[in-house]
Amino acid sequence: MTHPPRLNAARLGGLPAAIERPTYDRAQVRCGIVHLGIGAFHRAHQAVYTEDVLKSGDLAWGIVGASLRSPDTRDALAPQDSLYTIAVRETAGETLRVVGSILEVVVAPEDPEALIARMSDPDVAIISLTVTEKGYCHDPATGRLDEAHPDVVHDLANPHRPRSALGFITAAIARRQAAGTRPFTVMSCDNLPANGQTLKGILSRFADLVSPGLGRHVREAISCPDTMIDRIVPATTDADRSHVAGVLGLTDAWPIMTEPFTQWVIEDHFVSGRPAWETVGATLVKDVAPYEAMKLRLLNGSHSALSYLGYLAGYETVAEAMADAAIAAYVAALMEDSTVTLTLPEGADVAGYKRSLIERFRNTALKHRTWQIAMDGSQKLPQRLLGTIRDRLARGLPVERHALAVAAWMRYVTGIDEAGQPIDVRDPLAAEFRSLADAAGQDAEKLVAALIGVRAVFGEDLASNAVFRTAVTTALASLFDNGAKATVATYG
Ligand code: CS2
Repeated sequence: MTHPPRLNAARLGGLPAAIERPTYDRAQVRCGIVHLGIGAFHRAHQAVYTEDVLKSGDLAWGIVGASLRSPDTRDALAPQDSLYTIAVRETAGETLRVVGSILEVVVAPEDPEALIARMSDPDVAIISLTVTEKGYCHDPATGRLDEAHPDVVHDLANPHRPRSALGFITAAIARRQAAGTRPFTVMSCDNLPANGQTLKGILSRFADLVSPGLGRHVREAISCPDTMIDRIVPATTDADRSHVAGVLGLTDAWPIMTEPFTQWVIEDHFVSGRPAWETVGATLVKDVAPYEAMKLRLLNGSHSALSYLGYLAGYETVAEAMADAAIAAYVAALMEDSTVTLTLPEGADVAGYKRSLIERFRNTALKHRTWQIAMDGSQKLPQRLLGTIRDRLARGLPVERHALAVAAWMRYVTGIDEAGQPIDVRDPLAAEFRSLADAAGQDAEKLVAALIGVRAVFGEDLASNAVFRTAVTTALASLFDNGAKATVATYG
């Protein structure tokens, strides 16, 4: 098969007329943001808002992206002048757009010093992050720095050759402080509860361990705004690549697939300025917490439930799982159960929000794999499901539906599916879960007792809560005996 020529700056003019593209002079754009964790999610979300700011004429906010591990994104984007396509897909059709806000991608492990130098540039006012939950080197149950984390230990011993986001940020803060450069804002765009505050706590503690003076400087000079970010971004497949090449007439080695919906709520606390994201659709507020809880508990809570139950029931994508009437009824009921625990944002139409979520999950044009969402459950469960369970328990409300989602996760991390086939469980604690599961066999009571004892996930309180334990055990026994499809039908 012959591929069309590569997408690049010189070829932008030859794109089909309908395809939106950068209209500003990219050579004039300065780097105001260094983004750590330059994956698909950033490219479908923050980079697009920032692209719109550049289009409006403020050229101070180009992005330099950094990969903390693999060179894949840099290798894909470098030959195409860091341009890439987003394909916005809905059941009714698709819109393509070429984005230019990313100026360059650097690969941190190849040259850690080069990244620290970039982050220390006086033009840089914001360090943003999408490093996924596990990238914070924290204890998900408490939100505190995990001081025994191998990356933390490594970075404290090698401050000039860090591996983790925390290590890079701290090195750049120290260097800027020493040089008298203005401080920057560190903006988490990950799905953590109170992501900014949590990051600030983790970062200050990390800096304390470098030196008490640096810890104080982080507390006093660095701002870490909370953000709520929302856009569904399934992993790109080779079929997506071929399709996009067909429409563009050019090869894009890494186009991004996403949905029409996008939302960004940001706490307006930036110590050295920010792009006018509010002029391009973002909402700047004082308090992100109500938005974030609504999104994490309704969208992500349902997503995790759908991923484990859907995978076990044999569904490859979220849309396929949602086409199963019993699963759809269960998800709707689960959302109702979560809603009572929320303090809603002022003026929020929560019923409309839930309807839109159901519609988004049903988007058949997005092939969002249940397996993809199932990843890293140990890092996701606390803020997506367990907080809701705690709140319902505190109010004396039943927790069966949420317990079923937790039980489905337990069934999933055994690593063997309902047909006896292996499951490729991706989780930093996968090996620990697997050995606990092997020891418990298909004994629901034993498996619940073992997994609930993992404090980093369940904390002390849930481990010793009899109501919770019974609800999870009942659900897990049914998953073992009757399978996911039959079980979920009794929880709707
Ligand atoms: C998903 C999220 O993979 C996952 O865990 O639940 O990435 C989800 O698609 C986004 O948070 C939507 O904004």
